[in-house]
Amino acid sequence: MAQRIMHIDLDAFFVSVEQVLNPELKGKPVVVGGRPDRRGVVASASYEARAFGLHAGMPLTTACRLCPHATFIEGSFPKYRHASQKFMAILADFSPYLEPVSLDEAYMDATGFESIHGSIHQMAIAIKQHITYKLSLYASIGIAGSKVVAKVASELSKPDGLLEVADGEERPFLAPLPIAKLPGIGKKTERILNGLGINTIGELSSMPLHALRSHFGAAGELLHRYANGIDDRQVKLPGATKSISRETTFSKDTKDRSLLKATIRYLSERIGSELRQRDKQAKRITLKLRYADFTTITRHYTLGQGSNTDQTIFDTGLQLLRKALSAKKKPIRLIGIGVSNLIEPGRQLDMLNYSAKRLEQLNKAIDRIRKKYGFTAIQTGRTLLLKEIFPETKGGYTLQTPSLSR
Ligand code: DCP
Ligand code: CA
Repeated sequence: MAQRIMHIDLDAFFVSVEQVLNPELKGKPVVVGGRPDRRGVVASASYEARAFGLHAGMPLTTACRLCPHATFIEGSFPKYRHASQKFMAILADFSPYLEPVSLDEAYMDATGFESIHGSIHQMAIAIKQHITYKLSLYASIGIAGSKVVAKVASELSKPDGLLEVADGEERPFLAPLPIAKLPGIGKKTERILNGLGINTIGELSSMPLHALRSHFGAAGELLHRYANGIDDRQVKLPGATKSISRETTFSKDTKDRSLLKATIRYLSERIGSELRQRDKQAKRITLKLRYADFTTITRHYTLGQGSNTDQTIFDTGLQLLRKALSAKKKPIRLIGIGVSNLIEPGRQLDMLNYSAKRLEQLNKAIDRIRKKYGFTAIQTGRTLLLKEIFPETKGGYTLQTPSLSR
């Protein structure tokens, strides 16, 4: 089956996020980058501002001269990061074969997904609709047999576009386009090629390889391949997680067993939920304790089989705690639970075991409710104790130290 790659890119990303947060800016020339009287360049310009010739990288003073009535916004990164996370989460709902490239851009390997959506084209329409419905943002999508062609296609379709290049049509699609549209060709390369009389990607594609090599070295080969629509780069998933851990420091050093147990329960539930979200099981559970005098110990236990249930993580953590407490009686300052030796939840013998299956189903049901109503919407008897200790937010308890994940 021919490979089908999607390149998904949000339109005028920084500006669009600002427009969602302040709808008065919609349909107007808007620039994110800073105040027009300051030094600096345009980071993102609305399509209304682009009509005046504004573009990313242009000095703000020039932008202001060309379009004095534009709204200039300094911008704030956390807002964009937040929007980006939601964008990637929507994409991940469609396919796990996802490679985020920047905040607003990702490749997706959609090979074989036509059976679910009717066609890859239909799948792209559904992705665009979800993004607009859930985030009020617009995405442009290119679909092709390789990354490079998919990227050119999404760029060409902007704004709010969708362009599919049929299998085998890559070369004729690229041929008439100016060379600047090809990823990897910057201003300098463009100038050199123009100087050689090469203006379109088609002309570039028929340039002899040795000539390209002599001008651009190893990069010349890449240009040759890209210009011919050849790109064997696969969609690369971000680095696999090796371990997950959660820890917290108590506001007052403690020896209170119920508090320690309740905290382990909470940390175990957070880890279990993340494991299930990542579709992983853990074989090793680690307990970390830091005593009032700052000495720190870790104790681990290796399970016979992988697990991702809260109960298993908790039970194991608790056993490790009991052992540690019987050896040392000092008050505890910090407690943490970690899991490692992560494995894919293959078909296991244990799944034939009725109670293990029930437990896993229960955990999944809890995850669904928590996703909808927040982590503290469901409490096990033990973690209720934490209600009196930690402030609650929609995301869960606010622990004294952030729950770090590695
Ligand atoms: N960005 C930046 N500086 C640059 C280029 C981009 O800060 N030199 C930021 C602002 C953009 C975001 O990254 O909003 C995404 O970059 P894009 O190149 O995808 O540009 P836009 O999303 O703004 O516009 P387009 O609709 O062309 O994708
Ligand atoms: Ca973009």
